[in-house]
Amino acid sequence: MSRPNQSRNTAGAQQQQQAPKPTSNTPAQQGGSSGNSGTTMKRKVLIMGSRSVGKSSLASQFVEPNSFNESYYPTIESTHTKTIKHEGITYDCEIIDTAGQDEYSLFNHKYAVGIHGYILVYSIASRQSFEMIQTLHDKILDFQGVDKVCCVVVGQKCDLNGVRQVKFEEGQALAKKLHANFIETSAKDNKNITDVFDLLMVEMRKSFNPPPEKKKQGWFASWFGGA
Ligand SMILES: Nc1nc2c(ncn2[C@@H]2O[C@H](COP(=O)(O)OP(=O)(O)OP(=O)(O)O)[C@@H](O)[C@H]2O)c(=O)[nH]1
Ligand SMILES: [Mg+2]
Repeated sequence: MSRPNQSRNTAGAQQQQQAPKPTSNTPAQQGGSSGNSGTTMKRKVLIMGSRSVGKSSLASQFVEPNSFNESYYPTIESTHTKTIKHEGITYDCEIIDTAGQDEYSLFNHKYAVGIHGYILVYSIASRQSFEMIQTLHDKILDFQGVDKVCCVVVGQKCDLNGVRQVKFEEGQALAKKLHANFIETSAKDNKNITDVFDLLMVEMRKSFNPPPEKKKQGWFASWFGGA
């Protein structure tokens, strides 16, 4: 059964758009150079996490606000596209919503190739799902052969505060350890959903198309308004 509100639900690699051909395992510098306002760039984002933590609900709410569905439809793989404007640049984002993982899931190598940023989701009501985040992050680094990736850690279902198993501070501390941003969200209450993507855009901008550094000006140039 597929979620009624998903943009495109594909089984495995079927119909999956090929990642940009990387020269290495990382998509570093793919999608353009610095200071490119006015252009459109492509960004490929992967959402990962344990089963039923609300990955699809998060993606759906972002792509199609007020689309929250109480029913649970496990995902095989689903791809959404959305155009995002950030700091004057237009990004064509491909958002890949993966099937829930557990510690025994095999890591598909396509989850490491050509991906610009990761959204790692746990449920604040499931300690097990929280513990999966470190495991997933380790696998990503391993496959990419790097020591840092653009990443946001998301504590989903924060409306379930009464049955919370993971403190806000624990999520924050883990994200810090992973050099990632952190945010708690509720797809149900439509809380902080767009902020997840904003945080990731900031990270991706720093890594892939940093704004040009301002030239250091001598006193003479700054005095006369020179370049
Ligand atoms: N209370 C609450 N329930 C949520 C929230 N987000 C999702 N759910 C519910 O949690 C269940 C699972 O949501 P999904 O979005 O399908 O979870 P998933 O992580 O995509 O699951 P898989 O595709 O199997 O990995 C559904 O019944 C949703 O309605 C939330 O923010 N709060
Ligand atoms: Mg899903």
